[in-house]
Amino acid sequence: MTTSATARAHANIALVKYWGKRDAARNLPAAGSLSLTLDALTTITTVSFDAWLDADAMTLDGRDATAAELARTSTWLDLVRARAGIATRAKIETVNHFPTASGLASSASGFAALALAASTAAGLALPARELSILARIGSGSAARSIYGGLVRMRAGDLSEEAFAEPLDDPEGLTPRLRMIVAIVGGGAPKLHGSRDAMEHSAATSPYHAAWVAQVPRDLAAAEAAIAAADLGALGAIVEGNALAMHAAAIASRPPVLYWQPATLAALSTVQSLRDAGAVAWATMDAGPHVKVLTTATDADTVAAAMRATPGVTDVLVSASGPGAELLP
Ligand code: 2P0
Repeated sequence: MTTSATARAHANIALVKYWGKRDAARNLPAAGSLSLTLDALTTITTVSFDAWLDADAMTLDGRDATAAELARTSTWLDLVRARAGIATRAKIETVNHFPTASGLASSASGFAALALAASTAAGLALPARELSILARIGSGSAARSIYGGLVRMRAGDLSEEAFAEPLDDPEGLTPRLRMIVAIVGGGAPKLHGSRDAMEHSAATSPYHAAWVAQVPRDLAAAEAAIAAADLGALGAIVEGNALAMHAAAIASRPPVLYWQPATLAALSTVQSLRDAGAVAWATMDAGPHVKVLTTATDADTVAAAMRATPGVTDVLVSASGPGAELLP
Protein backbone atom coordinates (compact mmCIF):
# COMPACT_ATOMS: atom_id res chain seq x y z
CA MET A 1 0.00 0.00 0.00
CA THR A 2 1.23 3.51 -0.79
CA THR A 3 0.13 6.70 0.90
CA SER A 4 1.34 9.90 -0.66
CA ALA A 5 1.11 13.67 -0.20
CA THR A 6 2.60 16.71 -1.97
CA ALA A 7 3.25 20.05 -0.30
CA ARG A 8 4.64 23.42 -1.35
CA ALA A 9 6.52 25.86 0.90
CA HIS A 10 8.42 29.10 0.37
CA ALA A 11 11.82 30.20 1.61
CA ASN A 12 12.08 33.04 4.12
CA ILE A 13 14.60 35.76 4.87
CA ALA A 14 15.15 36.62 8.52
CA LEU A 15 14.77 40.29 9.49
CA VAL A 16 16.15 39.40 12.93
CA LYS A 17 18.55 36.47 12.52
CA TYR A 18 18.86 33.01 14.03
CA TRP A 19 22.55 32.33 14.61
CA GLY A 20 23.44 29.90 17.39
CA LYS A 21 21.78 27.02 19.21
CA ARG A 22 21.31 26.31 22.86
CA ASP A 23 20.78 22.59 22.20
CA ALA A 24 22.12 21.03 19.01
CA ALA A 25 20.53 17.59 19.58
CA ARG A 26 17.00 19.01 19.67
CA ASN A 27 17.92 21.90 17.37
CA LEU A 28 16.78 24.57 19.81
CA PRO A 29 17.78 28.13 18.86
CA ALA A 30 19.73 30.30 21.31
CA ALA A 31 17.26 33.14 20.71
CA GLY A 32 14.13 33.98 18.75
CA SER A 33 14.05 35.34 15.19
CA LEU A 34 11.72 37.17 12.81
CA SER A 35 11.28 36.64 9.09
CA LEU A 36 9.45 37.42 5.88
CA THR A 37 8.31 34.45 3.77
CA LEU A 38 9.05 35.05 0.06
CA ASP A 39 6.75 34.16 -2.82
CA ALA A 40 9.55 33.92 -5.43
CA LEU A 41 11.36 30.96 -3.84
CA THR A 42 9.42 27.70 -3.74
CA THR A 43 10.03 24.05 -2.88
CA ILE A 44 7.59 21.29 -3.83
CA THR A 45 7.99 17.94 -2.09
CA THR A 46 6.17 14.63 -2.50
CA VAL A 47 6.43 11.92 0.16
CA SER A 48 5.15 8.41 -0.59
CA PHE A 49 5.20 5.77 2.15
CA ASP A 50 5.48 2.43 0.38
CA ALA A 51 5.32 -0.94 2.16
CA TRP A 52 7.47 -2.49 -0.60
CA LEU A 53 10.47 -0.24 0.11
CA ASP A 54 13.16 -1.58 2.44
CA ALA A 55 14.93 1.79 2.77
CA ASP A 56 14.06 5.47 2.35
CA ALA A 57 14.97 6.93 -1.05
CA MET A 58 15.24 10.59 -2.02
CA THR A 59 15.74 12.72 -5.11
CA LEU A 60 16.61 16.43 -5.05
CA ASP A 61 15.96 18.40 -8.23
CA GLY A 62 15.85 15.12 -10.12
CA ARG A 63 19.19 13.68 -8.92
CA ASP A 64 19.66 11.07 -6.20
CA ALA A 65 20.29 12.60 -2.78
CA THR A 66 23.80 12.16 -1.35
CA ALA A 67 24.27 9.69 1.51
CA ALA A 68 24.51 12.61 3.98
CA GLU A 69 21.33 14.29 2.66
CA LEU A 70 19.43 10.99 2.79
CA ALA A 71 20.68 10.17 6.31
CA ARG A 72 19.61 13.57 7.67
CA THR A 73 16.15 13.26 6.10
CA SER A 74 15.73 9.62 7.10
CA THR A 75 16.59 10.32 10.76
CA TRP A 76 14.11 13.18 10.75
CA LEU A 77 11.46 10.99 9.06
CA ASP A 78 11.80 8.53 11.97
CA LEU A 79 10.14 11.19 14.15
CA VAL A 80 7.11 11.23 11.84
CA ARG A 81 7.02 7.42 11.73
CA ALA A 82 7.20 7.18 15.54
CA ARG A 83 4.39 9.67 15.87
CA ALA A 84 2.19 7.88 13.32
CA GLY A 85 3.03 4.42 14.72
CA ILE A 86 4.34 3.13 11.40
CA ALA A 87 7.65 1.64 10.26
CA THR A 88 7.07 2.04 6.51
CA ARG A 89 9.90 3.49 4.41
CA ALA A 90 9.28 6.39 2.06
CA LYS A 91 10.24 7.84 -1.30
CA ILE A 92 10.85 11.61 -1.16
CA GLU A 93 10.98 13.76 -4.29
CA THR A 94 11.84 17.40 -3.73
CA VAL A 95 12.23 20.14 -6.33
CA ASN A 96 13.39 23.69 -5.69
CA HIS A 97 11.83 26.30 -7.95
CA PHE A 98 14.48 28.89 -7.23
CA PRO A 99 15.74 31.29 -9.89
CA THR A 100 18.90 29.95 -11.54
CA ALA A 101 22.10 30.62 -9.59
CA SER A 102 20.21 32.36 -6.84
CA GLY A 103 22.68 30.90 -4.35
CA LEU A 104 20.00 30.79 -1.70
CA ALA A 105 19.71 28.07 0.91
CA SER A 106 16.67 25.85 0.52
CA SER A 107 16.60 24.06 3.88
CA ALA A 108 13.86 26.40 5.17
CA SER A 109 11.37 25.76 2.37
CA GLY A 110 12.63 22.16 2.09
CA PHE A 111 11.93 21.04 5.65
CA ALA A 112 8.68 23.05 5.81
CA ALA A 113 7.34 21.30 2.68
CA LEU A 114 8.67 17.97 3.96
CA ALA A 115 7.00 18.37 7.37
CA LEU A 116 3.60 18.96 5.77
CA ALA A 117 3.95 16.29 3.05
CA ALA A 118 5.42 13.58 5.31
CA SER A 119 3.00 14.07 8.21
CA THR A 120 0.01 14.10 5.84
CA ALA A 121 1.21 11.02 3.95
CA ALA A 122 1.70 9.25 7.31
CA GLY A 123 -1.95 9.90 8.15
CA LEU A 124 -1.31 12.64 10.71
CA ALA A 125 -3.31 15.86 10.54
CA LEU A 126 -1.00 18.12 12.55
CA PRO A 127 -1.91 21.68 13.49
CA ALA A 128 0.46 24.38 12.16
CA ARG A 129 2.25 24.75 15.49
CA GLU A 130 3.14 21.04 15.53
CA LEU A 131 4.32 21.28 11.92
CA SER A 132 6.50 24.23 12.88
CA ILE A 133 8.15 22.25 15.70
CA LEU A 134 8.68 19.27 13.38
CA ALA A 135 10.18 21.51 10.69
CA ARG A 136 12.47 23.16 13.28
CA ILE A 137 13.95 19.82 14.28
CA GLY A 138 14.92 19.41 10.60
CA SER A 139 16.27 22.96 10.20
CA GLY A 140 15.79 25.94 12.49
CA SER A 141 14.77 28.42 9.80
CA ALA A 142 12.21 25.92 8.40
CA ALA A 143 9.97 26.44 11.44
CA ARG A 144 9.24 29.93 10.07
CA SER A 145 8.36 28.78 6.51
CA ILE A 146 5.26 26.95 7.79
CA TYR A 147 3.66 30.41 7.84
CA GLY A 148 3.33 33.16 5.27
CA GLY A 149 4.14 36.86 5.61
CA LEU A 150 5.85 38.21 8.73
CA VAL A 151 6.67 35.40 11.15
CA ARG A 152 8.11 35.30 14.66
CA MET A 153 10.10 32.33 15.95
CA ARG A 154 10.02 31.74 19.68
CA ALA A 155 13.15 30.45 21.40
CA GLY A 156 10.98 28.88 24.14
CA ASP A 157 12.30 27.06 27.16
CA LEU A 158 11.25 23.57 26.09
CA SER A 159 11.25 21.90 22.66
CA GLU A 160 7.43 22.21 22.56
CA GLU A 161 7.81 25.96 23.00
CA ALA A 162 10.29 26.56 20.19
CA PHE A 163 7.91 27.18 17.29
CA ALA A 164 7.07 29.96 14.86
CA GLU A 165 3.82 31.89 14.59
CA PRO A 166 2.46 34.61 12.33
CA LEU A 167 3.10 38.12 13.54
CA ASP A 168 0.28 40.61 14.01
CA ASP A 169 0.41 43.23 11.30
CA PRO A 170 -2.29 45.71 12.39
CA GLU A 171 -1.27 48.40 9.85
CA GLY A 172 -1.14 46.02 6.87
CA LEU A 173 2.59 46.48 6.25
CA THR A 174 3.19 43.01 4.75
CA PRO A 175 1.67 43.53 1.25
CA ARG A 176 3.78 46.70 0.84
CA LEU A 177 7.08 44.95 1.53
CA ARG A 178 9.50 43.71 -1.11
CA MET A 179 12.79 41.87 -0.76
CA ILE A 180 15.40 42.46 -3.47
CA VAL A 181 18.01 39.70 -3.54
CA ALA A 182 21.34 40.77 -5.06
CA ILE A 183 23.40 37.68 -5.92
CA VAL A 184 27.13 38.12 -5.48
CA GLY A 185 29.66 35.67 -6.90
CA GLY A 186 27.26 33.93 -9.29
CA GLY A 187 25.61 31.77 -6.64
CA ALA A 188 28.65 29.56 -6.00
CA PRO A 189 28.27 27.01 -3.17
CA LYS A 190 28.73 28.66 0.20
CA LEU A 191 32.09 28.58 1.91
CA HIS A 192 30.83 27.60 5.36
CA GLY A 193 27.55 25.68 5.85
CA SER A 194 25.44 27.66 8.31
CA ARG A 195 24.92 24.74 10.71
CA ASP A 196 28.65 24.21 11.34
CA ALA A 197 29.45 27.91 11.05
CA MET A 198 27.00 28.99 13.74
CA GLU A 199 28.30 26.29 16.11
CA HIS A 200 31.89 27.38 15.45
CA SER A 201 30.90 30.99 16.01
CA ALA A 202 29.19 30.13 19.32
CA ALA A 203 32.24 28.15 20.43
CA THR A 204 35.00 30.60 19.47
CA SER A 205 33.71 34.13 18.85
CA PRO A 206 34.32 36.54 21.75
CA TYR A 207 31.30 38.48 20.48
CA HIS A 208 28.83 35.58 20.41
CA ALA A 209 27.41 36.21 23.87
CA ALA A 210 26.88 39.88 23.02
CA TRP A 211 25.09 38.83 19.83
CA VAL A 212 22.74 36.46 21.69
CA ALA A 213 22.03 39.19 24.27
CA GLN A 214 21.19 41.70 21.52
CA VAL A 215 18.62 39.55 19.68
CA PRO A 216 15.73 39.92 22.19
CA ARG A 217 16.20 43.71 22.13
CA ASP A 218 16.14 43.73 18.32
CA LEU A 219 13.07 41.47 18.26
CA ALA A 220 11.14 43.75 20.62
CA ALA A 221 12.11 46.86 18.65
CA ALA A 222 11.30 45.20 15.28
CA GLU A 223 7.88 44.08 16.50
CA ALA A 224 7.13 47.58 17.80
CA ALA A 225 8.20 49.06 14.46
CA ILE A 226 5.94 46.61 12.56
CA ALA A 227 3.01 47.38 14.86
CA ALA A 228 3.51 51.09 14.11
CA ALA A 229 4.19 50.44 10.38
CA ASP A 230 7.41 52.42 10.87
CA LEU A 231 9.57 51.12 8.01
CA GLY A 232 12.49 53.42 8.81
CA ALA A 233 12.71 52.07 12.35
CA LEU A 234 12.26 48.47 11.16
CA GLY A 235 14.91 48.85 8.45
CA ALA A 236 17.51 50.25 10.85
CA ILE A 237 17.03 47.24 13.14
CA VAL A 238 17.12 44.78 10.22
CA GLU A 239 20.42 46.17 8.90
CA GLY A 240 22.00 46.50 12.34
CA ASN A 241 20.97 42.98 13.33
CA ALA A 242 22.45 41.37 10.20
CA LEU A 243 25.72 43.30 10.57
CA ALA A 244 25.92 42.31 14.26
CA MET A 245 25.48 38.64 13.29
CA HIS A 246 28.28 38.96 10.74
CA ALA A 247 30.50 40.84 13.22
CA ALA A 248 30.15 37.93 15.66
CA ALA A 249 30.82 35.40 12.86
CA ILE A 250 33.85 37.32 11.52
CA ALA A 251 35.34 37.41 15.04
CA SER A 252 35.29 33.57 15.23
CA ARG A 253 38.70 31.88 15.25
CA PRO A 254 39.40 30.97 12.51
CA PRO A 255 36.97 33.53 11.06
CA VAL A 256 33.66 32.83 9.38
CA LEU A 257 33.88 35.51 6.71
CA TYR A 258 31.19 35.36 4.01
CA TRP A 259 31.89 38.77 2.49
CA GLN A 260 33.34 39.37 -0.96
CA PRO A 261 34.41 42.71 -2.46
CA ALA A 262 31.06 42.96 -4.26
CA THR A 263 29.28 42.51 -0.93
CA LEU A 264 30.71 45.84 0.22
CA ALA A 265 29.86 47.44 -3.11
CA ALA A 266 26.26 46.24 -2.72
CA LEU A 267 26.07 47.56 0.85
CA SER A 268 27.38 50.89 -0.39
CA THR A 269 24.66 50.97 -3.08
CA VAL A 270 22.03 50.44 -0.38
CA GLN A 271 23.40 53.44 1.56
CA SER A 272 23.36 55.56 -1.62
CA LEU A 273 19.77 54.57 -2.34
CA ARG A 274 18.81 55.67 1.15
CA ASP A 275 20.71 58.92 0.77
CA ALA A 276 18.66 59.53 -2.39
CA GLY A 277 15.42 59.04 -0.47
CA ALA A 278 14.51 55.43 -1.28
CA VAL A 279 13.42 52.88 1.31
CA ALA A 280 16.36 50.43 1.27
CA TRP A 281 17.78 48.43 4.17
CA ALA A 282 20.31 45.63 3.79
CA THR A 283 20.39 42.19 5.33
CA MET A 284 22.73 39.23 4.75
CA ASP A 285 22.65 35.53 5.59
CA ALA A 286 25.27 32.79 5.52
CA GLY A 287 26.69 33.90 2.18
CA PRO A 288 28.01 36.95 0.29
CA HIS A 289 24.62 38.02 -1.11
CA VAL A 290 22.90 41.23 -0.07
CA LYS A 291 19.14 41.30 0.38
CA VAL A 292 17.40 44.65 0.47
CA LEU A 293 14.18 45.32 2.33
CA THR A 294 12.15 47.89 0.43
CA THR A 295 8.60 48.74 -0.62
CA ALA A 296 6.51 47.95 -3.71
CA THR A 297 6.90 51.65 -4.65
CA ASP A 298 10.72 51.63 -4.53
CA ALA A 299 11.32 48.03 -5.67
CA ASP A 300 12.15 48.88 -9.31
CA THR A 301 14.58 51.66 -8.34
CA VAL A 302 16.32 49.44 -5.80
CA ALA A 303 16.50 46.45 -8.16
CA ALA A 304 17.99 48.61 -10.95
CA ALA A 305 20.66 50.07 -8.62
CA MET A 306 21.59 46.61 -7.33
CA ARG A 307 21.80 45.29 -10.90
CA ALA A 308 24.16 48.14 -11.80
CA THR A 309 26.49 47.37 -8.88
CA PRO A 310 29.80 45.80 -10.08
CA GLY A 311 30.07 42.16 -8.99
CA VAL A 312 26.32 41.64 -8.60
CA THR A 313 25.54 38.81 -11.03
CA ASP A 314 21.79 38.45 -10.64
CA VAL A 315 18.90 40.24 -8.94
CA LEU A 316 15.49 38.93 -8.01
CA VAL A 317 12.50 40.71 -6.57
CA SER A 318 10.08 39.03 -4.20
CA ALA A 319 6.91 39.97 -2.40
CA SER A 320 5.60 38.27 0.71
CA GLY A 321 4.57 34.66 0.16
CA PRO A 322 2.12 32.20 1.74
CA GLY A 323 2.77 29.45 4.27
CA ALA A 324 3.17 25.75 3.54
CA GLU A 325 0.19 24.19 1.76
CA LEU A 326 -0.87 20.83 0.40
CA LEU A 327 -1.16 20.44 -3.36
CA PRO A 328 -3.72 18.18 -5.00
C1 2P0 B 1 18.29 32.87 9.57
N1 2P0 B 1 20.29 31.51 9.00
O1 2P0 B 1 17.73 33.32 10.58
C2 2P0 B 1 19.78 32.63 9.71
C3 2P0 B 1 20.61 33.80 9.28
C4 2P0 B 1 21.53 31.79 8.34
C5 2P0 B 1 21.86 33.20 8.70
O2 2P0 B 1 18.71 30.13 9.75
O3 2P0 B 1 21.28 24.20 11.72
O4 2P0 B 1 19.91 26.18 7.98
O5 2P0 B 1 19.47 23.71 10.08
O6 2P0 B 1 18.94 24.87 12.23
O7 2P0 B 1 18.15 27.02 9.61
C6 2P0 B 1 20.39 29.13 8.50
O8 2P0 B 1 20.41 28.14 9.44
O9 2P0 B 1 20.30 26.04 10.47
C7 2P0 B 1 19.75 30.29 9.13
P1 2P0 B 1 19.96 24.64 11.15
P2 2P0 B 1 19.58 26.79 9.29
O10 2P0 B 1 17.68 32.66 8.50
